[in-house]
Amino acid sequence: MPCFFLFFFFTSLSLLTTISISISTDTLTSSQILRTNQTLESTKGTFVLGFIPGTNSNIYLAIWYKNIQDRVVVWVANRDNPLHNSTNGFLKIGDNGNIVLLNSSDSDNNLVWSSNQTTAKNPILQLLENGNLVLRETNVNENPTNFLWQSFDYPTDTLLPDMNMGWNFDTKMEKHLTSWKITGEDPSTGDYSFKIDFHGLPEIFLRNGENIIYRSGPWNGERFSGVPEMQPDTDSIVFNFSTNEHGVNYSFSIGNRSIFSRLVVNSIGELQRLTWVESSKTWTKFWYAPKDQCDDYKECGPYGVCDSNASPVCECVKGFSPKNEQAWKLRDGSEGCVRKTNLDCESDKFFRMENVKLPETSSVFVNKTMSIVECGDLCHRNCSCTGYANVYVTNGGSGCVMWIGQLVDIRTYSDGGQDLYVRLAASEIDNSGSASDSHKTNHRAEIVGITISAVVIILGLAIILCNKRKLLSRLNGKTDQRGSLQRSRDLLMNEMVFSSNRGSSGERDMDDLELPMFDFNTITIATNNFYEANKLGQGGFGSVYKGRLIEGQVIAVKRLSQTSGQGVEEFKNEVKLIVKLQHRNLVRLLGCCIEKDEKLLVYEYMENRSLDSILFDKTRKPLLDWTRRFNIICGIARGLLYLHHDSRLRIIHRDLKASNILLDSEMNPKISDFGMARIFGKDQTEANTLRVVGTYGYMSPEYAMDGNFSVKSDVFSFGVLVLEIITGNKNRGFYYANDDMNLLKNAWSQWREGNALELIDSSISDSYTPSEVLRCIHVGLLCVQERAEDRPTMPSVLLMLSSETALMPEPRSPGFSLGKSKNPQETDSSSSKHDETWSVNQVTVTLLNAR
Ligand SMILES: *[C@@H]1O[C@H](CO)[C@@H](O)[C@H](O)[C@H]1NC(C)=O
Ligand SMILES: *[C@@H]1O[C@H](CO)[C@@H](O)[C@H](O)[C@H]1NC(C)=O
Ligand SMILES: *[C@@H]1O[C@H](CO)[C@@H](O)[C@H](O)[C@H]1NC(C)=O
Ligand SMILES: *[C@@H]1O[C@H](CO)[C@@H](O)[C@H](O)[C@H]1NC(C)=O
Ligand SMILES: *[C@@H]1O[C@H](CO)[C@@H](O)[C@H](O)[C@H]1NC(C)=O
Ligand SMILES: *[C@@H]1O[C@H](CO)[C@@H](O)[C@H](O)[C@H]1NC(C)=O
Ligand SMILES: *[C@@H]1O[C@H](CO)[C@@H](O)[C@H](O)[C@H]1NC(C)=O
Ligand SMILES: *[C@@H]1O[C@H](CO)[C@@H](O)[C@H](O)[C@H]1NC(C)=O
Ligand SMILES: *[C@@H]1O[C@H](CO)[C@@H](O)[C@H](O)[C@H]1NC(C)=O
Ligand SMILES: *[C@@H]1O[C@H](CO)[C@@H](O)[C@H](O)[C@H]1NC(C)=O
Ligand SMILES: CC(=O)N[C@H]1CO[C@H](CO)[C@@H](O)[C@@H]1O
Repeated sequence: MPCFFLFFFFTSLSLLTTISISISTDTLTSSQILRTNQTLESTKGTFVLGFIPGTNSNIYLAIWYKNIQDRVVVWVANRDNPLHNSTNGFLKIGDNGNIVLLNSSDSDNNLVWSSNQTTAKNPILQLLENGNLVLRETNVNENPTNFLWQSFDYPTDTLLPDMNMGWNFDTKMEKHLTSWKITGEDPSTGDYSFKIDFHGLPEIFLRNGENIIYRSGPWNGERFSGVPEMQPDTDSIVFNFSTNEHGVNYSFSIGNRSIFSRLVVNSIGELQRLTWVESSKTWTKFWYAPKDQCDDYKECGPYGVCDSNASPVCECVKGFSPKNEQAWKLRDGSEGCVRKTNLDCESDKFFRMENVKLPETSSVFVNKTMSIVECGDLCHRNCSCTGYANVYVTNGGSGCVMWIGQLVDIRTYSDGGQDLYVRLAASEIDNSGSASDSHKTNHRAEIVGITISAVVIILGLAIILCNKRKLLSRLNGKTDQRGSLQRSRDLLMNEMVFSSNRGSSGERDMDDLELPMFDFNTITIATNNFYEANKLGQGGFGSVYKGRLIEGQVIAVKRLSQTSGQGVEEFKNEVKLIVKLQHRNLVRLLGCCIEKDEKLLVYEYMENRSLDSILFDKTRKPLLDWTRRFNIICGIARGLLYLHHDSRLRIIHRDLKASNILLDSEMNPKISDFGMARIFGKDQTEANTLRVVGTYGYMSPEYAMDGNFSVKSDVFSFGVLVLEIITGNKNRGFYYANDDMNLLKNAWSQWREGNALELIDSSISDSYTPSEVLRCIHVGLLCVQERAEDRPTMPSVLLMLSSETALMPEPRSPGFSLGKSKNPQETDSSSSKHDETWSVNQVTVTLLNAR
């Protein structure tokens, strides 16, 4: 991997040096060609068109900002058809007026990419100041807007000011953003897209492949219903979302041309609005999504309301109760809520919810001129109408949107959001004492609306007076406000790690230990000033960036969110403890950096990233043959054994999951992210917490329900992981009705029917040893048993994995599968049968434990 990296580095370097020759004009005529070592520049030098290197020595035709040192590419022409030979490729206007990119001599056989438009008489290619590459007739006079072709019609991952995305119903053209495969490295088409859906009341969806992961909410005249922090700004960013019979358009523009702002969907599925801050020479992230758990699509199911300030985040709409109590308690809200009282239609009333992100609007009834009162009447008369709201919030509200059927993906905001009226049986409203019939409510809404608009106008005036210089800081302030939620959560998490009980034995020799400290400048240089494209991921704790020390070592830097609420000394002490953990199956902490408000942890970089990025990726999972998977299982087991038993401290990881298993260049697994780990005193075996942190699908029942954790809760997570590695399927949650979705249930039933081998991932070819696979499944099932005391400890897990002759108890039913059993008899008989087995095998386990 380092070799590859160096290679990439040098190719970029060499290209950068040769590229210095520029045609030094913004246009290319039909008699000129643009070679790979040449560029076009827009007149005032804002953007450059030229060739960039990608991975595997691919070359792409691209547009980037000229004066921003770390090249930020905003458009790529041939993202899926790269040039391979840098020296011979060139761009020109072809004979029929198309723009053509050829990889060597001028011949149709060598066409790599071309534009796609009708013929032109005397075309000229021009790079405009706004980053738009256009093909137009030469003779068109000043300010031509009638382009034959323009790059703005073929967006890649970036939306620039003046660019628009959406649908044109007349031409049937559609424009959307699609992520790069690896932002900053590989521009080929990635997994994430950001695309407008024009059905019902249009919204924009962020998708991973076909799966929706986030939606913007409908446009309410000022902003998206799900982006309360988005504010119309008189002198800076103007957002424009227009819908009419000709199509749906989204764009933004910026009054001041010297402010660079862009909307990007990056390769890890984050939508970001970035703005260049000249004074600090950095891109500032003003806004991003998904931002919290509540931004995850359908987090709380139908009629569930997600409130990121609450714990658990899911609540039911008033008058509804959880469909699946048990799952709800386990913080899995995905099944949503059901009515407590059935509707009657005639006598039903409406309950007003405030500050919400409107439910999904793809199949709603819309009338943009109706008032809210008419809307309420119409909804009331139509028994299948479940709720209504204003389309627009401007001018006190107008327009009518009516939901027929379930309300899904609702969330609330402490501020922002809009009103939603939900149909309830009259008794549900009367009972509460806050009775209000729909019309009274409507009046109140109007009054509130008027008051709000007055406030908005006054605020607007104030804002205008406060002028543009404050724009950046104000926008920053907004992110801060929004970020405060996230931060308070981070705070909680940080407290968890850092308030751990220290083993007294560990404390004594701590001071002898050298704690490698990094200088903040070194880290800033190494990570290119925490450049967005170098971001490897983001967690509750902060963000992780890839970096490269001057000496060449590649590192991963975890930047803890700034208000960790923890003193420097405590932080150092914690780091000293973690630095001591050295094992080949744990990611190594190289050191840390404490400066000003910054707390950074520096880790070794893992070339092959995280296990989940390969294991759950259809195209990449075949890379994991059985030998590799078995090696990964054993490696994780060894790492966990070290944490639990062999290090001088007893450490419970608490958040073991596929995304926390990193893979080095040889695909050896390393456990990472001790962010939530608790360090136990020598004799302590179990603890309890009121704050359950962790990841659904990996949490043991006793931890999820009562907050009890011990080494056995890690063993449970390990078991889930083993079953995931074997099946290549993610454990989605506990209570999916569909067996295929509930990995543990499915594994358990296949095991009991003697079909355990059917579980194996179909992308593992036949080259596996059935007995080895069965042993792993067996171990996995033992680890996920419902009762913590039944689960093996890590020493016995390792023994069972490594020895073909180890005696293994018959597993009992896994945690969470019993509750769903439809047939109690079946459960009874099976458990008594297993009791028998158990009494025999108890001895085995005890022996194994004795090591
Ligand atoms: C790339 O171009 C060079 C110089 O013309 C040529 O010698 C070489 O064969 C080309 N490589 C490929 C793979 O086409
Ligand atoms: C640019 O590339 C062309 C074709 O390979 C070559 O003839 C020319 O010398 C190069 N110019 C520079 C400055 O490298
Ligand atoms: C140029 O590209 C075409 C189309 O992709 C391909 O068939 C041809 O082999 C390439 N030629 C060279 C010299 O790379
Ligand atoms: C050109 O148009 C054809 C048909 O409309 C389409 O299939 C093709 O993808 C287009 N190519 C480009 C580069 O846009
Ligand atoms: C928004 O876009 C539409 C269509 O492009 C245009 O007619 C309208 O004037 C724009 N509104 C603003 C405020 O820019
Ligand atoms: C979308 O916006 C573009 C540019 O402002 C405009 O040319 C186009 O007509 C608009 N389309 C619709 C359907 O409003
Ligand atoms: C535009 O922004 C730049 C940089 O923020 C600033 O220096 C300049 O004065 C602004 N121009 C106008 C017209 O507001
Ligand atoms: C919308 O509502 C108004 C007022 O009730 C009505 O006049 C108009 O016909 C409705 N439009 C549509 C398209 O239903
Ligand atoms: C209720 O409204 C929906 C959507 O407009 C319509 O399809 C349905 O026919 C209406 N039902 C009644 C009973 O009016
Ligand atoms: C959690 O621990 C408490 C006290 O140790 C115990 O009473 C309770 O039964 C435990 N819960 C589970 C699910 O094991
Ligand atoms: C599956 C995968 O991506 N494997 C890569 C792991 O890292 C090494 C070294 O960088 C690569 O050669 C493998 O292709």
